[in-house]
Amino acid sequence: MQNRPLRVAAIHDLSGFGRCSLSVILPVISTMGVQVCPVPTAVLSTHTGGLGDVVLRDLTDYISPALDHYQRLGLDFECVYSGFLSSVEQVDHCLDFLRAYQGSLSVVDPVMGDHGKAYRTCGVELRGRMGELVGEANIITPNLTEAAMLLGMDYPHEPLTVAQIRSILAKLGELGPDQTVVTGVNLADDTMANVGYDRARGAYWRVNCTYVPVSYPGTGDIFASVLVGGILTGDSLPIAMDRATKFLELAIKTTYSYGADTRYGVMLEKSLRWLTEDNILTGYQSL
Ligand code: PXL
Repeated sequence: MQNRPLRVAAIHDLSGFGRCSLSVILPVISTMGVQVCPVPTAVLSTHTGGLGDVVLRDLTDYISPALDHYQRLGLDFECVYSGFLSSVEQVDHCLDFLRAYQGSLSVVDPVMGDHGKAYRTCGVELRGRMGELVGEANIITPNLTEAAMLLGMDYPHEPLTVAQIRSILAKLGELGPDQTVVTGVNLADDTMANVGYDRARGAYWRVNCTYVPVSYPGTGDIFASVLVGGILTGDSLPIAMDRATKFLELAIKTTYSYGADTRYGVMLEKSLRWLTEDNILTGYQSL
């Protein structure tokens, strides 16, 4: 037997500046002791959140030949984790990847939008097909905007009751994933929470977030990356959610204290160390 770190194929874009997608996924998952093999869907000069005219090079013709190469090498991946896609065809390429590694953990972050709006790179057709990927996943991590898009419902601008968010989680579970985590949910009890659902157990979870009056790009990618790293290294779903929420709180509060430009993302460099510590995590609750 050859021991080695667990391995994740990460199918996401590489945004050079602004601390999102592969720029944060690689350091987060690596720091958690898991190898990340980036499979870039596109290369961008920055993320698309307000930094002007982005230079984008689409890599749609890259993913399939890269998968073929990995198969020829006989490489195993214990997890396939997909996110931002820059074309509709990439849905098929991700499906090929998931099927090629069928026994592995499949995590789909259906990156489509935020704050009730679609990202400008994510057109109607791509939004329509993201559900197919979600249907093949073990774990999905939409934010509330993406959850609404997946369910074809209007974005809920008002805080949600526990019954409403449980119903949203259950409907997302009906799309196929075993475990569903929805991030950034305003609840009617005046809290903001990350919420989760384990379909087989019929269990609903919440981890409350500390409110900070700013929003940074890339936080969804960081959340999902800590979740992936946690689950792969033995966390239960609620513990992994707690780990991801606590880490983001640290990164966000650190960054906010400096008054840094929010478009530059969170100061991950100052927080990564926390992921190597043996933290006691008891912050999750039943929902
Ligand atoms: O964090 C999600 C994301 C990923 N990739 C690109 C983005 C964004 C969010 O704005 O612009 C290119």
